[in-house]
Amino acid sequence: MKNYPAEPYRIKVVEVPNILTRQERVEAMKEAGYNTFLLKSEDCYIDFLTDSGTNAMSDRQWAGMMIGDEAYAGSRNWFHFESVVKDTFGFKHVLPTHQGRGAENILSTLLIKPGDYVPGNMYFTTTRYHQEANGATFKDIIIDEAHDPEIDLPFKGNIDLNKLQAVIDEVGADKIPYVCLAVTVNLAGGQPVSMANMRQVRELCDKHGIKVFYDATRYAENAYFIKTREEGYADKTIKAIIKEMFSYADGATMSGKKDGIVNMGGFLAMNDDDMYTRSREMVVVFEGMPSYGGMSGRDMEAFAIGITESCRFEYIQHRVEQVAYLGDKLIAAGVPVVKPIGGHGVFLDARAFLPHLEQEQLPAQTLAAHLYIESGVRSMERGVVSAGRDKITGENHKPKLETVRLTIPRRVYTYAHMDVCAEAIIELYKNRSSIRGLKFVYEPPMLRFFNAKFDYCD
Ligand code: PLI
Repeated sequence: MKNYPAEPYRIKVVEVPNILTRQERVEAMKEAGYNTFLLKSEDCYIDFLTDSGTNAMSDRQWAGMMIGDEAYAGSRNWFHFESVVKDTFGFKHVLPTHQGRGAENILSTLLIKPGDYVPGNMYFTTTRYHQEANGATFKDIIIDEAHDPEIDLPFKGNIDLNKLQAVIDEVGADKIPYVCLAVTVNLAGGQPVSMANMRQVRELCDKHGIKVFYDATRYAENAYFIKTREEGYADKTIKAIIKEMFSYADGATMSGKKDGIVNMGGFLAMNDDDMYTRSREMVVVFEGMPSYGGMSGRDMEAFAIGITESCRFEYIQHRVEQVAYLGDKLIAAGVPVVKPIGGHGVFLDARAFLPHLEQEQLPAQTLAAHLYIESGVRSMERGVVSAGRDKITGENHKPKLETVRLTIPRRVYTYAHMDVCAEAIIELYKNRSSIRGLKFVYEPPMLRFFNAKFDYCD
């Protein structure tokens, strides 16, 4: 059997959740409109809704919180944070934002004109929202294999260069304000992008004068995959790999709530001086002074320390392998999951899990609701509900990947929790044929998955 590294930390504070009975969970799920976003956190014994902002901070990060300098301008924590971001990612300019979508808002507003196109390696909900809100059309240029849960490739998040070239030929480079390259690709299952692919994307974009902005959100997980899977990187440090990855970008948006190992925060980074000046102007309007941008001084201190900790090999090795442990157990039991197992979570293939449901009967939403009822494990739908509707036709986007995401918070759970979760899913899989599909009873117009309510189909 494969060796999984033991937890490289000692636990000195614990949080005690409620452990509800099955009947109490049936009632809680009904009250939440069969939407796991609307459950109370304390009613979730194991909360795998997201890895976003759910991280456990280290003693050093908590100590850093105590030296928060909450000045309105020029906080010393800002200077620490700025220097760590520049040192780690290599960009010339950094601006703080309250979280990732704050950075996405500024980037999209500044660079996109109505009628533009933004190619990217699969969409992410908030990222595409900001692109579309500014008048752009998103073009998916991830390799085809990323849409097939069964295909096992080391770098399933890669951009298909032929698809990128085809978009350039079709719409013209002047209609492409930037290419958005995400490391790793969340909705593909946390799949990484290879260094070779990043280099090639840079070269192709340089030929056409197109900028490349990364979604840096899960940079450390991507770097770990490069170190362990790509030839020539086994002996490089995680930090050196991160530096090289971002050397092929013009800038990046970042949600600190993931690989920054904090509960809140983000940044926008770039090399261009003029763009920096204009971004600073927008930060003041939407986020706060350019020396805090929606974060408190203590948040920035914890974030700076979190970035440093994220580059330690023992940390990132355990983080990624703990996720793999859960996935490997499910694969061994024949449960359909997206392969290979990605960096931040295990994605159940809901269509293969519930083959008797049509996509319109919301298989992933249904499976997430039932997993909670049977086990108290909270997960998230990442399928037709998350994909939303086409802004022109009003039809549901029907993504090929209809998944339930079990997203593992960093440094929060142990291998025993993974066992509990795996056993519950294996049991549910045995009884899958009795599960009925869901339909919308309330559908919000934007980012509907957060607040929608559902009930069983007739
Ligand atoms: O939640 P924010 O605003 O800090 O970050 C938005 C965001 C941007 N890019 C990517 C790849 C994300 O995964 C992301 C947020 N993800 C969430 C909330 C998640 O549950 O995956």
